[in-house]
Amino acid sequence: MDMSKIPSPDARAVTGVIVVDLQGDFTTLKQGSLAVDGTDSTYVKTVEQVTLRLRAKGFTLFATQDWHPRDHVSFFTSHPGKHPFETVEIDGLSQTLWPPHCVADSENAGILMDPSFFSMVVKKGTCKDYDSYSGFQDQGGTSTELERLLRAGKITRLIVYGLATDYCVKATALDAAKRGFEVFVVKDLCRGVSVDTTRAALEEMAQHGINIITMADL
Ligand code: VGL
Ligand code: ZN
Repeated sequence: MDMSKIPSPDARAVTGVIVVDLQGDFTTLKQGSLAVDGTDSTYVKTVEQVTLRLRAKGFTLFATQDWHPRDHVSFFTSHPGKHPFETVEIDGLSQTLWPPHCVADSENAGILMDPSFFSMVVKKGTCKDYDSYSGFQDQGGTSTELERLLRAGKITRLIVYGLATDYCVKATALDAAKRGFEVFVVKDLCRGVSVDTTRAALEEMAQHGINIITMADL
């Protein structure tokens, strides 16, 4: 590995951290409706500890928060006769149908860290008709405030991790790279929905110039 690429606080680039969807519904810790394997209390504690260490280094912290209306298009319950994890075509886009999760204002939509640690918590997927795996914009093309906030903070480099590797981490990291940020995904601070799509996601991110690193590199 090229050691010069590892984020360090004294490099000239301003570094931000995006903690993706660290929410009860994605964890076994909270018996979430869309719990991802390997998301017990040890995982959540590790993410919290590393995040606080990065904050102590002077990096600005951001979080994304999946935040859906109860009749959201991505819920299988919004499609009579359909089952969880089935795929449907909606307006020419393939949509995986999920169990209802991260319903706005529900307990398990909550972030599993003190929100006050974050400079901003960016809600996504708030529009009923569009899903949003990326923290930058939804499938309908509507942007969140994330890019503007990063630019306002002169941030050029992003450390990204959280849930799930193969969906929201991947989409957020790819969108960041597309927007010209230098991106580091910390793979052992991520957990994926399935083994195959997680492996493919790490390959796809690497192919797009994203640096795949581990906690030990931080
Ligand atoms: C996610 C599926 C549905 C994620 C969000 O955070 O990766 N996955 N909504
Ligand atoms: Zn969702």
